[in-house]
Amino acid sequence: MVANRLEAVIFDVDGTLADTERHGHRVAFNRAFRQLGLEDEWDEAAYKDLLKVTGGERRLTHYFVSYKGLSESEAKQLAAKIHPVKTELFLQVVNDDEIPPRPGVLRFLKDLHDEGLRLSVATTGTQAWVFPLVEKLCKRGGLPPFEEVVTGDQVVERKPHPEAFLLALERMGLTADQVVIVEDSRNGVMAARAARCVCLAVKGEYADAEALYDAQLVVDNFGEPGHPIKVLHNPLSVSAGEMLDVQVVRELYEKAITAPAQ
Ligand code: XBP
Ligand code: MG
Repeated sequence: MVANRLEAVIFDVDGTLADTERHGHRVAFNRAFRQLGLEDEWDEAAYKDLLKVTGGERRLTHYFVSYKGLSESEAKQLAAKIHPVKTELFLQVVNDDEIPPRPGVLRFLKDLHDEGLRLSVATTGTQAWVFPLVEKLCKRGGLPPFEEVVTGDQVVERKPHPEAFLLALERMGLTADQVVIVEDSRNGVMAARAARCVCLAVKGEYADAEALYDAQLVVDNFGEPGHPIKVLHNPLSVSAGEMLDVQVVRELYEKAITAPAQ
């Protein structure tokens, strides 16, 4: 069988392309509560716990059941009313250019692109804000649009289910052993591994490093001149240097693809 080669890198959005959660989504949820006359308020600690549930509407349902004791049907009804308001409020944050890329990620994307690797996105986030956000990030980085942008509302299951990544692979005409997935959270790493893809984790602001150890390489950031990466988990002894670049991705891919199945 011809050994496959690296064809593409698939990126998560929230926490990976941009630190959207703490001061973006969390603030938009709180503004939506206020706008709808609700007393609820998600502080940073509560939000870290609530982030265990992916998908904003499912996160709201989980909150109203687990924190407020509502029945599943009442919670679902309330979540369905709040989430569109939150999405509109977060879209305004995106349109006001208040969501910068994660440091170093545009440099990293450009390096991968210039080396001829295909680039796509697979996120749990909602298309209404994901499309404009990724378009802005690509323009800012002098990059062509991502080949495929799979969002949470295009699939049935949310991460850690692999459906979003499997749909991206299908649309790209690729198999799992031809790509590397870049993620920031435990749910994202689990989804990447469930899709049987090699996973590079760039630890997100809310993630605990040891929760990402199912990825074959875990670092703390993409790396920039003067702000080198810190390697947090490196079971395949990939030479990671000061900044993530296409060489690191290629070495990770080669070592992971040939490593005995864990
Ligand atoms: C992270 C998520 C999303 C966002 C909120 O997605 O779980 O639900 O927290 O966005 P990923 P929505 O890390 O996979 O990009 O409210 O639009 O779901
Ligand atoms: Mg994420």
